[in-house]
Amino acid sequence: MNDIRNTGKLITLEGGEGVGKTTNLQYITHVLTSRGIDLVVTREPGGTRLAESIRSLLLSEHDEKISEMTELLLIFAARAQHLSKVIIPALTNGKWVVSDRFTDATYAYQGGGRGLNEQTIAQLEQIVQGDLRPDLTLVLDLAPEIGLERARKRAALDRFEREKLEFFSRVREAYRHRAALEPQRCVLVDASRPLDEVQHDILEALERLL
Ligand code: Z5A
Repeated sequence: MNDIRNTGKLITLEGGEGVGKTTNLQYITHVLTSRGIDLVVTREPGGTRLAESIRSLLLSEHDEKISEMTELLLIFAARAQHLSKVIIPALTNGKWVVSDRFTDATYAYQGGGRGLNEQTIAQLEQIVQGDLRPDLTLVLDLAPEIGLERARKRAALDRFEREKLEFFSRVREAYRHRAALEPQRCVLVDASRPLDEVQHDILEALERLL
């Protein structure tokens, strides 16, 4: 998969609940398209019909509890489909891809949140993605108390959003840990500030990549 890294670029947007990913995705799309970049905007879990079906399975409540390992494998199954049908074809054709969440979310939610072994996640990452990693990851960082408050105002809660505050505190710490581990790829953005300040940092990171 190394050859595709010389063509399009992969940007991922990450963070806990209600950090403003959807809001800022629109801003990123606007900045990149105004620079003439041919762009595919997508999301995880999801991005293809089949992967969206897996997303519905993951986000809804079931009589039978989904085990942590089942959740992890479903997420990587959706990712494998998304990579083969959307991300890799786009990058190969020189398009840029902006994804609302990608594998850092797996380290944060299934690793940090659910407590699954990081090494297991790393192994699946290598099997499913080979050497493909994002060129830039924007990690929107916000206290979960504030993010949950924003998210709760908005819509009915899904299976993840019903988790307790401690779960989201672990998710946040795992994201911060990922950002500290890979400072060349990840930019940690303080999402507690007004939107124009958040977007100022996002623009700086995009301009470095451009
Ligand atoms: N998941 C997983 O477990 N493992 C994985 O590997 C992957 C995913 C890929 C679905 O993700 C779930 O999948 C997710 C983890 C799991 N957990 N959940 N739930 P999702 O991305 O679709 O779901 P989400 O995190 O709940 O995203 P969201 O609902 O789209 O929220 P958001 O995009 O971050 O927030 P927003 O809608 O842009 O903003 C929320 C509100 O805040 C809104 O009213 C904005 O106007 C407002 N806002 C935004 N920015 C600001 C600032 N700066 N100030 C004030 N107000 C603001």
